[in-house]
Amino acid sequence: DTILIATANPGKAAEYRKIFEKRGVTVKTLADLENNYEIEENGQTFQENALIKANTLMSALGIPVLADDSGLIVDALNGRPGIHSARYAGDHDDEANKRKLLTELQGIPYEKRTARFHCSIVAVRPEVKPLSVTGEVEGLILFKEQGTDGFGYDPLFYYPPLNKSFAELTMEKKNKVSHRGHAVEKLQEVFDEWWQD
Ligand code: ITT
Ligand code: NA
Repeated sequence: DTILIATANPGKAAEYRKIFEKRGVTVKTLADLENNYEIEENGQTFQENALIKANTLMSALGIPVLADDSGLIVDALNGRPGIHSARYAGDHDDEANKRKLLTELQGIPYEKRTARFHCSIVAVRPEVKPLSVTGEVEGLILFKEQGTDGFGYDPLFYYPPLNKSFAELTMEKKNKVSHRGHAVEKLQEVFDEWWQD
């Protein structure tokens, strides 16, 4: 079995590989395709954007596709960067995004730096109603980066139950507690029935 994930983000791709390949499912992503797909994510919600990504690829290729739209929601910033997490500081530059987040939170004390990661997954296949699941994880935004694993905002996301940032966790540990891990758990509960419908 092979599943196409409509992502160009290598960090996401690696996490989906880890999750699916231990179940014997091969993961392909946009990097494995011959053509380049420019997808305009102009939805108002994570779920809309995931659906846009999944449908764009399904229309082009005629095969089942799964897409992930995710981001960081920071309470002290009224939910920013939210659906704009990838382009918070411009053009998908993780370093600039992290710098901007720290700047925006300057002077905000620890207890007010609450935040959550959100992940919306949408799966589509021809002529069947799309399948949607979401996952979230609560944490705090650190004052400076901690750890070198993971991707994106992970070095700034502190996860109290493990007393570590997400960039200090192995991918396996992160997948057990993360927004993406939780969304995939829910996906597994409903996927087989949807797939056979
Ligand atoms: P695709 O659309 O190609 O999948 P993308 O990186 O543009 O890749 P999104 O539009 O969903 O994906 O944006 C997600 C943003 O949130 C991006 O800045 C990521 O770095 C960040 N993000 C998502 N999941 C994350 C995680 O598990 N750890 C750290 N940052 C994460
Ligand atoms: Na994106």
